[in-house]
Amino acid sequence: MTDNTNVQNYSEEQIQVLEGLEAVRKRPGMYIGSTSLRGLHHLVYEIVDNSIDEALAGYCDRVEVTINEDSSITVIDNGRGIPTGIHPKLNIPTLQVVHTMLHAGGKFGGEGYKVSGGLHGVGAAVVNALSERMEVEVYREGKIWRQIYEKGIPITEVECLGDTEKTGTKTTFLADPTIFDEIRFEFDILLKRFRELAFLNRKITIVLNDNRKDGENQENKSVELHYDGGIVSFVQYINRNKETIHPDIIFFSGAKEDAEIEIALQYTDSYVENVFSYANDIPTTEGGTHVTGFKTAITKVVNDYARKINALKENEKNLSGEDVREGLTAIINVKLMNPQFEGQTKTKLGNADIRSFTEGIVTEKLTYYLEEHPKTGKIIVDKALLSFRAREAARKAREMTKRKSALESTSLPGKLADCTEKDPSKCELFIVEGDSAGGSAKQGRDRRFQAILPLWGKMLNVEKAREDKVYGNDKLSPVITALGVNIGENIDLSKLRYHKVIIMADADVDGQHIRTLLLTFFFRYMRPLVEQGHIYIAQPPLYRVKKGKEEHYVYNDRDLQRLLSEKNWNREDGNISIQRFKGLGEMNPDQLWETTMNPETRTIIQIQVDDPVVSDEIFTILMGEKVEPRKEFIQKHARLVNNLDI
Ligand code: 28F
Repeated sequence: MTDNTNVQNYSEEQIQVLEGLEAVRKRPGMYIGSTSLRGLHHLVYEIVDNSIDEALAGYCDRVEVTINEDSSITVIDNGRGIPTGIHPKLNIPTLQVVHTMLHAGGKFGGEGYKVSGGLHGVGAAVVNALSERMEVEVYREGKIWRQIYEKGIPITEVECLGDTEKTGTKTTFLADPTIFDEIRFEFDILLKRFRELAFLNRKITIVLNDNRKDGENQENKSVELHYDGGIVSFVQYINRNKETIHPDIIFFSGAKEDAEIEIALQYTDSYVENVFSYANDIPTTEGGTHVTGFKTAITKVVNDYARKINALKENEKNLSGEDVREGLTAIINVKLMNPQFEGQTKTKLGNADIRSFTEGIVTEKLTYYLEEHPKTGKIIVDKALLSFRAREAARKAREMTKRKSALESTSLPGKLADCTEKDPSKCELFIVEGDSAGGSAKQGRDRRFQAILPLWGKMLNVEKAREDKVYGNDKLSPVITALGVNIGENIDLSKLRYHKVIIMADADVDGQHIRTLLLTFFFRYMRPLVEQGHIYIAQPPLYRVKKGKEEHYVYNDRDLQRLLSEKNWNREDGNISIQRFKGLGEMNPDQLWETTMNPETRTIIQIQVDDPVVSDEIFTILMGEKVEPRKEFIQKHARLVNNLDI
């Protein structure tokens, strides 16, 4: 080569490449969010995203993902294959450019692009930089090409390996164990995301294989995901364990120059609303302009229709948005150029034009749909009217409670044994079922910072009841007053009286039941409390094992077996005593303090709401009336249920 400028450019590029790689390896979190299990899985999504992009461009309809035996991942698509020729500006093969150049910045903060979706074409290079080894094969123009990298640095040229008739790209990478907390992928985490992608992109087939053989896994697993119905199938999937109130899933779509949208919806007999939204395949958990446009339109259209069919009289007030969305399951799927992601977790769509775009389409098409399907129209209006009346009743109940508490000298529930500390961040509230357990807890606690609220009366299944019933329920209303934050739309976290709210129930079936009911209540009516990590579950021991002076508390049967075999102790041995606690009330206050309440020695489980679709599913199944799915779920997810301890 005689061209000096080119030689010089090349070395400058080389330096930039190395600096880029170093930046990614130094601050992986900036690029993939974290180096935890979540970040690890993000690597797969980045590679699969490139295949999906190729599919959205119309050149690919199949993506196959395999978890290999060594925990590496292989992704294959049948697209055009990444171009392998020399890049005209950079003078190296485009394939190498794609896998080594980090021109754009990180996406999770820092400089550069602050967007949630897509790494602006540097996804493959970021994954490469964070991989011990990566191998990319391209099938294109009759040839097989390959390049291999280590920690992002090419260790081979782009080589031609022979001939082929197919086209596409195959990427295999082994995540760098010096960067990630662990490099073991979870089949179910990947499956969940790929199912979502398959629903959102109906033309694509995604296959997930697991070729690992270890532990519980002794056979290869393979799942093929393809949904001709797209988001209609998604709604059907979410509602599969719910009672729907009209047969057809309503679907509409629309497009303009730089955006397209599709919406699917169906009502169920439930009292909760499940509107899940996406922008460019990214879940917009904080909502945004597409969601606002949708909500405005559906509220207006249902009100207009209700008046038109005379279900709402002239002198009556409009149905509220909440009324119209009660029991609604909906998916909003928007694809647009230059998405702006805002909000605390960058999951709120900000593009202003999308609001009127969505509102216009929903207004036009839903109006038309209701005209064409008067039966369904009537069902939806009736459902909203029921909600409307219940909300009126709730408002009155709320006013009653306010008035009542204004009259009483103290508004705190009589059963509450409060703590002396007044700083909420230091305070804990134990919610305990029944009198005897409440008694032990009151005696065993550290009264300086631990408060006890024993629960009484009949519990309400909140999944099956509306807000007015919740206020009026003799079991839940003390919880509401003790916490001080109110519920539903009126929630105010700044009034929270205890930063740790710990549900303490027996380890038996009844305890499990009360735990599930309370969790459902928190999840549905005090969601921010769960989201902010204020809700915990206490773990009381199931057994006390004693031999001589040696004493152990054991929390489940598995650990009991373990302890006995570790110590070489025999159950039949009369020296040994195994006490099984049937309930919290059986423990004396000292035991309860030591095993379950003392912050130094106890284990408490923090409840998290990671994924709204999954959480909804868990609560629907666990609380719903359909028995079969509940059994199935518990069998399949025994571990998860254990972890959640519901
Ligand atoms: C297993 C992961 O990464 N698939 C991909 C393509 C196809 C093209 C492309 C990708 C060209 C200049 C960047 C082909 N032919 N699967 C994948 N398939 N990237 S990634 O182009 C990349 C751009 O800079 C492709 C014509 N145009 C594009």
